Amino acid sequence: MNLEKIMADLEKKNPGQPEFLQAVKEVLETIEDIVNENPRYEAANIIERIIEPDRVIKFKIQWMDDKGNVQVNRGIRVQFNNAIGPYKGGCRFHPSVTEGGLKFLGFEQIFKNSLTTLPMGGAKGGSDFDPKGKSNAEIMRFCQAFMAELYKYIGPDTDIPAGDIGVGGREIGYMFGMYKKLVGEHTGVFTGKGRGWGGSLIRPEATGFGNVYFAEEMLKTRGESMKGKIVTVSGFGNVSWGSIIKATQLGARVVTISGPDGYVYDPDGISGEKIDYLLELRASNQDIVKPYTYEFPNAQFFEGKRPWEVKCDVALPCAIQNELNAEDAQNLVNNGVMCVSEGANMPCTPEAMEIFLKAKILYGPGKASNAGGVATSGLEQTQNAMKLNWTAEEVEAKLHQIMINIHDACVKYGKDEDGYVNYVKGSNVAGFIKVADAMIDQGVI
Ligand code: NDP
Ligand code: 2IT
Repeated sequence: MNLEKIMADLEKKNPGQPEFLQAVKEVLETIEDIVNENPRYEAANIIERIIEPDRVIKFKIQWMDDKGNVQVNRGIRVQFNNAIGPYKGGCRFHPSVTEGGLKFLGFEQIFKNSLTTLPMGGAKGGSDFDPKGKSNAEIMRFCQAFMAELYKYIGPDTDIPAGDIGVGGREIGYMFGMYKKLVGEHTGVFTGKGRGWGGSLIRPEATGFGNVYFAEEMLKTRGESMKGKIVTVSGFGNVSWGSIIKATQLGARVVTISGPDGYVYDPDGISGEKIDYLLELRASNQDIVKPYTYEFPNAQFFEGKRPWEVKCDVALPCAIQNELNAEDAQNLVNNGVMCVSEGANMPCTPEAMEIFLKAKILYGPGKASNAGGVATSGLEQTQNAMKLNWTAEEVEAKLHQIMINIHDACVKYGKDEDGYVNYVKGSNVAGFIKVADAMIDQGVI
């Protein structure tokens, strides 16, 4: 496999899509050995085929704001690979959304979904719509307009969207409602649905819970646990919230959250009513975390800063891609961090990742550590297909076991000769083999 040539060609074909190139490079670097050792991958030209999405659907979204002005946004769905199951992946509504960004996320999703052991292919979608400051009615009209186009391309056995940044239970409700009206079917076409209409218990918490379960498994390999650990978390959205609940339940003290305005340091720990307050903060649609310090005055706000300067045992980046750079990584290592587990997708830059691997700390990449969200989406689909609901305990037990299995797969494929587990390599190799073998089995189609 000629990595340099593949990357050069990819860059030529995908100009202005640095995040996509970054995600592909990370995977290819770590699967190079396995590809070179198994000529069947080269013979079927798997690498060139796996880095090209099956299709990218782009469409116009027109909707009317509360003042009666007509607004235009762009909608995109990247259907990347369906070798092991129907396309599956979230939808992101954020002004920073681009085709390249969604290609990076769709590409990551292929390997993440494969790691869950459930039959799900990789996809991602979204829009450059900015939910910040929008009224409920505007959100509804936008979601309906988005679905008026996307419904043509999705279905419970074709492509099953879910939430991501800016898309939670409310948005899924509005999109599902429109899909149901247009298609005339009440099916499990979305995951993250409301409990009363096909949703699964624990899905809202699942990404964060899974992230902390994965961190706990990593810590166990060094005879450690979450109990008594100081934890820093970034973001204050869905994944941060779930991570904070589970870390606190397991006896850790979470001392930070962050937003685009800066970070909050709460030395007493973010627990109990403070966790509930996070939901209120998020629902305010204002995109700032500072108000936390008005509510809980013992906490301090650090404007324009990231939480990685705070001394901690465990760091959980849960906001956005490339939010933790080399300087942040060095700060964490200098301050004695033991474990970094990614709730977000690709939150650490390649340079930051390199620093963690070199320092041989426990480093869980998002496609392994945040796979609990999509895994529980898969469990939601199973319940929809069976027309049965599992209890919260049943769903959480399955989620927990899936995270343990993902951890085991990473150890199997990522253990270096000196015993250090490179979870980046482990997750990429484990995820890749299943998809590549399925592609070979299914021929050139
Ligand atoms: P939410 O919308 O609930 O929260 C996103 C968080 O990231 C918010 O705190 C948000 O603040 C912050 N954020 C967004 N853009 C930026 C930016 N440009 N700079 C700084 N902060 C930013 O989304 P989720 O919690 O669902 O998603 C968080 C991460 O987890 C994403 O990387 C997502 O892909 C990943 N993920 C989500 C899963 C899920 O099931 N929801 C599953 C697996 C991974 P603000 O909105 O104020 O900008
Ligand atoms: O990045 C992700 O894995 C998600 N946003 C969840 C996808 C899903 O289909 O549940």
